[in-house]
Amino acid sequence: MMLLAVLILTALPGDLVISEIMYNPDGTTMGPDELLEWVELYNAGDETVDLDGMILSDSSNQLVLDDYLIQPGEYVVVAASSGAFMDLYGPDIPIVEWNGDWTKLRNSGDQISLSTSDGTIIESVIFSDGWGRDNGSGSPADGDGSTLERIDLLGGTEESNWAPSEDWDHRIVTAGNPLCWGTPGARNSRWR
Ligand SMILES: [Ca+2]
Ligand SMILES: [Ca+2]
Ligand SMILES: [Ca+2]
Repeated sequence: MMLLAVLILTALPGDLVISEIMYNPDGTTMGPDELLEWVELYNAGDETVDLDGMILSDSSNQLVLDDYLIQPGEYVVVAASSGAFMDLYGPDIPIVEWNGDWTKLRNSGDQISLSTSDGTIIESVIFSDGWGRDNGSGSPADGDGSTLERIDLLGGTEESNWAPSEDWDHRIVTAGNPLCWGTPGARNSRWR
């Protein structure tokens, strides 16, 4: 049992990745940023990781994750408001609760970091609203309901490894508004 406890508490850098970011939810079809931003985490390692005490932060706010065991190959969502998230996406997507201040991801771009409880940075993504931009038009991840998805979950955090979620390409337009909300809790549509 001692050995198991040690393994669970040892989250090695690189095991956990920030796999998807909803930094600017569509205010028309989804809701306000302060309720419907979310970040998806993925366990790319071989061992179960306890998220308890881990810190998600941007340059101004930080939150501390509650107890949650994320299994290898699993996803979990850190939502600005779990209630608003479930109202939109349904009750079945894994969510980890948290304490502190929501990161309030800036729509012009921000830095989002995942750290261990002692402040060791596991992951840091510095994104801009230009990521996923398509030849002069704005990125669908910047307020149109698409997310930024990490393409290769074992690859780096640089811009070339991120793309707008693919649902944008086959979005349903209702009353002039595109409907697409990313892939929270599930394999990324851009995964390869
Ligand atoms: Ca935002
Ligand atoms: Ca928005
Ligand atoms: Ca996903």
